[in-house]
Amino acid sequence: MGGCASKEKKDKVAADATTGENGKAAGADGATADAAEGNKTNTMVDAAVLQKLEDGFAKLQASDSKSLLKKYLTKEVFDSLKNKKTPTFGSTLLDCIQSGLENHDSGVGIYAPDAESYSVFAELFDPIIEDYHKGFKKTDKHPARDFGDVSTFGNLDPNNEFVVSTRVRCGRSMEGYPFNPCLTEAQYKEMEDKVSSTLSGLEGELKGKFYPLTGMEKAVQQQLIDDHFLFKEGDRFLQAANACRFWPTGRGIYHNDNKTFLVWCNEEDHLRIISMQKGGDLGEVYRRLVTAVNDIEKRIPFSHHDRLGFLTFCPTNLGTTIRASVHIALPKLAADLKKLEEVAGKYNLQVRGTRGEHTEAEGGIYDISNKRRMGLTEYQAVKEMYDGIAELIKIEKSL
Ligand code: ADP
Ligand code: CIR
Repeated sequence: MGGCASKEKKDKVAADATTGENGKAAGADGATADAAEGNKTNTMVDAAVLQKLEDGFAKLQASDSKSLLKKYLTKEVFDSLKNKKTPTFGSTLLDCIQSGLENHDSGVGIYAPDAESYSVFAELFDPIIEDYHKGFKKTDKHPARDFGDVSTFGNLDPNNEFVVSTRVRCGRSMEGYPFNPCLTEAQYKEMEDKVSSTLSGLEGELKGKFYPLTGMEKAVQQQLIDDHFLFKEGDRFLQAANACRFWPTGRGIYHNDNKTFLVWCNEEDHLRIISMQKGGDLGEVYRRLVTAVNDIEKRIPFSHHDRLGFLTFCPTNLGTTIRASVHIALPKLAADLKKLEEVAGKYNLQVRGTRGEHTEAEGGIYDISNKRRMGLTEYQAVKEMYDGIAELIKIEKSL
């Protein structure tokens, strides 16, 4: 497995790899020039990595994969990127695309092993970002964070006819640390300590407890997963991306007593901040999330990029990082899944199965959320889901 060749480098270097609030440090933006320089002087991509890339590329080309990776990794782009490495961690194209090369059923198929990858491999990331986020161009700049007026959203389903539960999550990366494939075991432990001690300071409705995955009883873990509170284990897309090293070290979950406010530590992203509850009261769910994020941001510095917004491991989550979803039953519309997906797509919504991405619907319950997260504000991302779900319910009622 290649990549992150320089992960033994000092923390100071790692700190420079993710940008500060103003994107001033040598992060995704500032890395381009350094990267070009680095490629001239740095060690070359080794032969075994190049061979894996060539083999994987040929197989992907011959496959009927519908991934964005296949769509945008043309021969020209492949040849232009295959010998590049990120300057700080030495991540290669293989580190970015190995998940999509191994899993031809990927929807996207690419991750950024470190923040610099977004600029070093921009020829591939940019068109994928533009496609996924529906028109966010390489010349566009993600707008400033704006949660808007949290009191404007109401209950999507006051009579409890369709919506089982509502959830809004966002992702955050801690400044000074790279993404999963480049983290050391010591960093995982250090991050978990920081997260758990910081969250222990939360009060009121957000007050809760941190539960490390290390030592958690399997039955407890499974129950949390079954109840949709905890991330699943053994995600093959993340595993192939080299994102599950040292598992379960450094991974864990914080939640309040009634599990309406939760924080995941070191699964796909350093932090996933989540607000959820039964029913369709998006207003209450969103207000709780915004209160929590504002509070946590006072306590932990997060990686933010001037053009890309909040930095995340997967390009689908950049920008606002917001995914606002409902678990919803729309039996008439969903009688034809293709039709449901088509109608949802009109409102920029994405349909997932009951246990999240790459799962099936159980008991006719679908997870429907805003798809794009970049090029719009946090408020607009949530509003996109709110308006779209209201329309879907209207259509369901009319059938
Ligand atoms: P993400 O964290 O990116 O949203 P997933 O799609 O894997 O990732 O979903 C994570 C978990 O959240 C899954 O268990 C999923 O069922 C649950 N979930 C998502 N939306 C809702 C919702 N509206 N109500 C209850 N659980 C939800
Ligand atoms: C895929 O390409 O299907 C997976 N790598 C997941 C892509 C987006 N999902 C996500 O949770 N970020």
